[in-house]
Amino acid sequence: MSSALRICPLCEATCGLALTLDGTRITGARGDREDVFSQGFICPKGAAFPEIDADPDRLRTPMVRKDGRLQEVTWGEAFDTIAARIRPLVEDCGPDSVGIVLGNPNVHTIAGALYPPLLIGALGTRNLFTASTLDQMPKHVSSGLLFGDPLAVPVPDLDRTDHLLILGANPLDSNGSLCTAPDFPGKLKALRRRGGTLTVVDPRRTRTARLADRHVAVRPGTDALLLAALVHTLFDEELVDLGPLAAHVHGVEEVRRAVHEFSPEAVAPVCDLDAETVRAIARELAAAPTAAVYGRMGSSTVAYGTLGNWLVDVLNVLTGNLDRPGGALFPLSATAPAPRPAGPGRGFVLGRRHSRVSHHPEVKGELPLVALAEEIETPGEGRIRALITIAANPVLSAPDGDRLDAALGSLDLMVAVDPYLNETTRHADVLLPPPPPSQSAHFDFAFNGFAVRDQVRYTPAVVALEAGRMDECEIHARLILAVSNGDSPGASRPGTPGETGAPPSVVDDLAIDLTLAKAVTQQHSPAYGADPKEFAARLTGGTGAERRLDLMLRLGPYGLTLDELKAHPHGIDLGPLKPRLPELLKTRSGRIELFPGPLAADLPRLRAALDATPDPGVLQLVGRRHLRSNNSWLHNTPALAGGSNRCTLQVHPRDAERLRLVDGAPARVKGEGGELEVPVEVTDDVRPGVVSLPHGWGHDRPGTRLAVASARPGVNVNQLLDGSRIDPLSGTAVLNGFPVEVAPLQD
Ligand SMILES: Nc1nc2c(c(=O)[nH]1)N[C@H]1C(S)=C(S)[C@@H](COP(=O)(O)OP(=O)(O)OC[C@H]3O[C@@H](n4cnc5c(=O)[nH]c(N)nc54)[C@H](O)[C@@H]3O)O[C@H]1N2
Ligand SMILES: Nc1nc2c(c(=O)[nH]1)N[C@H]1C(S)=C(S)[C@@H](COP(=O)(O)OP(=O)(O)OC[C@H]3O[C@@H](n4cnc5c(=O)[nH]c(N)nc54)[C@H](O)[C@@H]3O)O[C@H]1N2
Ligand code: SF4
Ligand SMILES: [Mo]
Repeated sequence: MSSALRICPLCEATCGLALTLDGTRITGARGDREDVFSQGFICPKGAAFPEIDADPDRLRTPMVRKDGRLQEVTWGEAFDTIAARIRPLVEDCGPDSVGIVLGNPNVHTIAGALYPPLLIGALGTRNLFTASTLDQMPKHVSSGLLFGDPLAVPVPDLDRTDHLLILGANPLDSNGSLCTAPDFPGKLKALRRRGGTLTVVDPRRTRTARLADRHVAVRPGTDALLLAALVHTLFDEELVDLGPLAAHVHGVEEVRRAVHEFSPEAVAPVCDLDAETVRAIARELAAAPTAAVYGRMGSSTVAYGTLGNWLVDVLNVLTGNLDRPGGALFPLSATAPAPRPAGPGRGFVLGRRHSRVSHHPEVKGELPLVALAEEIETPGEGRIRALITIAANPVLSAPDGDRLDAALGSLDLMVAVDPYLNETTRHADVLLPPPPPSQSAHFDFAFNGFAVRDQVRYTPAVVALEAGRMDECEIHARLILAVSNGDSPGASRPGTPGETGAPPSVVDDLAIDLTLAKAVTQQHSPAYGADPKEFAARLTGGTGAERRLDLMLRLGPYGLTLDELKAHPHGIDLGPLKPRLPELLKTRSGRIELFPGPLAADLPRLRAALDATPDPGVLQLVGRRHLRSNNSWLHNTPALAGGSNRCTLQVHPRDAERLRLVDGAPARVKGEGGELEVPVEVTDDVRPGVVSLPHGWGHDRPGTRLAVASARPGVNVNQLLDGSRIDPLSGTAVLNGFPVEVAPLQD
């Protein structure tokens, strides 16, 4: 028996796990008590790490479709196949004929952080789609416009705040998102213990809502109205107080005028709240010594997602809570570029181009995932003929999976980097499976930038790569070489990993050269004026990815090195979040633009919603997450399946009675994109007029290899959507708060 440390990749909390091993087999996982950040916290998913890691359905060998059937091949043959089929396509039909889909686990792997930008660059395609447009893109747009940097996301200072207002997030089950905090539940309890207050806005009485001082069961999809009314009230009752922030903010008066019509009395009937509650929330927010407003999925994947995300930070600004301890602060990660001096930046621009078929504006170089199917189906120049999916299962996670499923089947070529043969990857012509997490190193490039405390940790692979396996970083690097117009990486030599064609390290060397070439010219960079070759020669690390990590650490704000991280296996604490204004701002004015043009232009849509009180007879569907689930890919783990982790339609008793729905009996749910049959669960955890169905289910398509999941398939909630409902500014799908009809199945 031995032991090893491994950061958990299963959610954004990034807990440190202490694993026990018997040879190369992981036999147990508990929380690492010495971890500088998570201090021993673990949840049931982390505890199931050994089983998740050893899932017998994980693919071990690359596969290529031959004679219509996926067959096991060597790595060399897999990459050769890609090279042989993608390059002629790009030559004939142009780079946009290859689409790329990046799914959620890319933010949980080193490979997903380091290589996709290079792949996109190598292909030159503009057809990029990611899970962000099913998730947090409204936040990026709002942050881009407010602060000039789409990745500058203010994070609630959970450990120090006196008052927390949460909208549309359920961290007791999700463990938090865009707010990386191991033991989020413990932090909320500690907030209450130190006399702080918690308000939760959610149409469901979630486990988080149960912990709150005040639970506000808002009507789905109306948070932006509620938030506008909170802003209105701050002005109306003269509660606005920016404090020292005032020097850095443009547009306060414009915001005052813009929210004039959104009085609590005007929004109350639409949000289905009383006006006094709205005023009380605003007063509490203003009166708290420090406070933070935090919104997630339920205020993001909705019709007014970007407006809502903007108003969250407008509240943080107007109460003087942005960028101050106890409020909402900007983390400073160890791999972020060293901050530049304050001053005007380049700003953030949306819609530099538009999608081919429906003319959706580009955001952050991406197109909405809801547009993927039509971009494959619709003939003409720029049509997607080949698709590369990396850690993505859009057939289940995006609206109208049936349509996308058919579209994927019509591609000339599909390549998937994925450990499972699932609803999406079953269409792959080449399937490249990464090793299980125990055989991969881990570093949180993304989540350290959203963490409630600055800290940095690195865990090398726990066990050596199994024979025949390829590290995911090498898979990505070889994929880049395969699609590039250089030497074929497979070079027709039958492959042993690491021995075929051009070495994957050329990809990392190129990335290092490009980064250093820029850094040595930037006065604020630690590499300023250095000789790039000498600087590169100093980098340590056994792999290209490690050397790139070392480079980023050295160019980062703390001047750390990979060796230092390795010498601190439980991590290095970098302290509580600190104010970062004005250096952080990259707007053209160098200030916070509180009333940016694109948001002003979207506001009439919200104004129109004031006059359209929803019909209370129409049921609205919202999602839910279960603590022992993770999007679409953890239903294959027996330890996490069963119990309350079920795919049921939650219905309020009043609606159940009205519609003659019986607990446990099947119902037919009908939406704009299709219909489903699903068991009813009668519970007053949902408010009247609202039904809830979790996502990531529907494991009943043929040709998958998910023994456990397909035995309890559930239904795909996203089949109820046709993809036409989006937040127009961000292109994000409306996944919460859409109309459905529900009837007992017998009818
Ligand atoms: N109705 C509804 N739909 C939703 C949501 C919702 O709340 N409601 N949530 C949305 C959100 S927030 C998100 S982020 C998306 C997620 O959407 P996706 O990213 O498409 O879905 P995931 O289920 O996370 O699937 C990820 C894929 O990654 C693979 N994978 C797992 N580990 C690894 C790895 O280490 N390497 C590689 N290469 N692949 C790996 C899995 O096998 C799976 O195929 O779903 C969205 N869809
Ligand atoms: N256990 C588990 N953990 C996860 C995941 C998982 O699938 N399972 N997925 C991970 C991912 S990819 C993400 S992005 C995060 C998401 O993390 P969260 O955003 O915390 O998770 P959700 O459960 O989607 O929470 C959204 C809440 O919004 C509520 N809601 C729905 N509509 C509305 C509305 O109109 N207004 C308001 N105010 N509330 C509304 C829902 O009832 C739900 O409680 O979780 C991550 N962690
Ligand atoms: S909370 Fe998230 S990171 Fe922590 S053990 Fe659970 S799944 Fe892993
Ligand atoms: Mo997500």
